[in-house]
Amino acid sequence: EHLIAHTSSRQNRSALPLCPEQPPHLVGKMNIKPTITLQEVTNEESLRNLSYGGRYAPPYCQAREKTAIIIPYRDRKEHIDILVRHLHTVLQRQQLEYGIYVVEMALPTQFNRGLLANAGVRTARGISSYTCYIIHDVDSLMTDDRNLYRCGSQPIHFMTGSTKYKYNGIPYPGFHGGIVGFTPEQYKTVNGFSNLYFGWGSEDDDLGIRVQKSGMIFVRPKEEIGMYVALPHVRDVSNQENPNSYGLVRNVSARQMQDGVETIRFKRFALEYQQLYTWLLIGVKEDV
Ligand code: UDH
Repeated sequence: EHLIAHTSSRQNRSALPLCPEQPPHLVGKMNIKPTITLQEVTNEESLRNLSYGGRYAPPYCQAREKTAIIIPYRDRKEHIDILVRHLHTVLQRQQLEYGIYVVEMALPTQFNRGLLANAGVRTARGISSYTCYIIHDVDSLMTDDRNLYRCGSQPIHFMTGSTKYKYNGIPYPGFHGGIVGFTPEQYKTVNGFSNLYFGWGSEDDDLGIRVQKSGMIFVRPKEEIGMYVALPHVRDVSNQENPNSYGLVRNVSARQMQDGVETIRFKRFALEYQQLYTWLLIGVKEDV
């Protein structure tokens, strides 16, 4: 019965007109502050539109993109609660079809942002045929809804500045941290993130090198559109700076094809379709 209902709603959707290239109800610059509260960010109507696992499709038109938002996560409950509400409001205005995946690292393993991104992509692509994967930090809120969460002919780095960097652009020209977007083909070509970066640092630099070695370039939106507000947080105990990461960055090409999304070994301890997002609990596979 479930399946029949699902199929018929999909059939109906393909009869809908394509959503306009420019979403008509965007507001542009939003007034978002690092001190934003749960109450301020909540838009009840956007939450009522969701189906299980935090998924959405525009009711009156066929979306131009089907985006999986993948959020590497641990122990930032206040952030995730705010970020997902903000995303539901903005992504519905952008007329996207989307699903939100919160990918949590199980204790006691050190945090590994790249491995979680890859595990999120592997899971999302098994659930639905997404046309765009966006890997998203939990503490960063977009401040302009013209920053469309769609993919393009090249991988996208959506961030041009953040309150984290005093709004002063990005910290260095080759920076690709925070939020990046890939089509499934692009993600497969670069073989996703490395799975080897435990602790804080450099997995994003490794990704930048992968993109370059694969003959692609990261593109960014216009500077004023790609500004983010960072929610404040203290340094995490289980995400210590990784002293080996700089060494790893030096030999990306030697291992790019053996270390990534296609070769990842992980354990999925949980997969839950919650109201506002799909939650995954991920561990490393010991018996490699
Ligand atoms: N993350 C978590 N939980 C953790 C660690 C990381 O959810 O315990 C995720 C989260 O999505 C976060 C992302 O990984 O947004 C990046 O981690 P971060 O926010 O700690 O990274 P950031 O660049 O580092 O903000 C701030 C510490 C600066 C250290 C400077 C060392 N030279």
